[in-house]
Amino acid sequence: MSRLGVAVIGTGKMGADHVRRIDEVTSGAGVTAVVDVDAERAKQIAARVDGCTAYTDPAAAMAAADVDAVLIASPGPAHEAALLTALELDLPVLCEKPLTPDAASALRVLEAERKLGRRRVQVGFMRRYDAEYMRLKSLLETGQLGRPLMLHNRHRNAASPAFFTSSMLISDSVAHETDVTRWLLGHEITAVTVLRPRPTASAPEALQDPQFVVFETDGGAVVDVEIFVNCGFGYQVQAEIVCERGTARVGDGHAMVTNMAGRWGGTIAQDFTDRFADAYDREIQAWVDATRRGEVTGPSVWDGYAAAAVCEAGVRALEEGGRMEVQLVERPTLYG
Ligand code: NAD
Ligand code: ISE
Repeated sequence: MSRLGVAVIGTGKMGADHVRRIDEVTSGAGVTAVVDVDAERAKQIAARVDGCTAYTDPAAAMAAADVDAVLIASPGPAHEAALLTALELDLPVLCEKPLTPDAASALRVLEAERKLGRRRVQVGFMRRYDAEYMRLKSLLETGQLGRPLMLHNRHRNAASPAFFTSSMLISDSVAHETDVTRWLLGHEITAVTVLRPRPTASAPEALQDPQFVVFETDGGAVVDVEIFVNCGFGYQVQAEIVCERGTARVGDGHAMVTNMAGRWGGTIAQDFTDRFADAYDREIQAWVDATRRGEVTGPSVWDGYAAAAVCEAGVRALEEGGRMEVQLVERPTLYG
């Protein structure tokens, strides 16, 4: 395939950033269509790119002759419909996380891809493309540190959007740590417990922020996640793995340290588009390259389903208290 014509569905914060990325950074692809239920927004974004048509209906864009592949960046509840249409048309897809908001809808997508008989969908768990996380994964694979025993994660956002609910701290934010845990350790998560520290006064009323989430895995590891989405000072994502013969840690953000006027320090990213800019660039380029070779290489629908099932158990643990077990269906052979 010469140049991949991509339809970007949803042109909000992530979608608009991906349109710019594909137009200016990615090689081998161009944005030929953008879709948004907000027609004005779609028109504005389309006007920034030569040869790009604005749509309000995802199915109409996906049926267009100049569309070879789809990038879904609409809100999670809209993903299932777009994914099922793309699979019906046998189009390659990169779907922003979460694959879908719950396990039942993720299973419907999995079933549609299984029926098609080949993998077509990559899920946007972009931390797998972050240089520091990639280095951590490579180190673990050498076996030098021995078996992983514990993983500590810190996930902090400066402020949460107005629509954020307590369950979204799990389903929208901790979704990333479910994938990081499964990918780094190669284990499935079997149980989730959520502890509720006293909420920060900076959070909107009734928002349970922060939360302290504990995963148990089928490899016997214990994993904790501090999720704090109104920390005020910036965007921080850190991980420390504790193994039998040592530990390794990423995300300290010490790329540059300054010394001035009797103080030392650096800067903290303010949001994900800054902290993970390189990871998104690498993720989209890898997706385009694999798609042009007729392959799917990134996180799969199985990974998206497993994350949805863990998050669902996590939301139950938050709402009902106690330890919730994660139930997964048998892994289809399509997913190795
Ligand atoms: P956003 O609210 O800024 O944008 C969503 C856009 O989709 C809006 O313009 C809205 O009008 C449009 N939309 C709504 N329903 C639609 C539909 N059915 N069809 C087409 N367009 C529709 O949201 P966002 O922050 O850009 O998030 C979008 C997706 O990206 C979500 O799945 C979110 O979880 C994910 N996300 C991922 C990361 C990451 O780090 N990988 C970061 C932020 C958001
Ligand atoms: C957002 O949707 C993301 O995916 C970000 O990476 C995460 O840090 C944030 O908490 C989510 O809301």
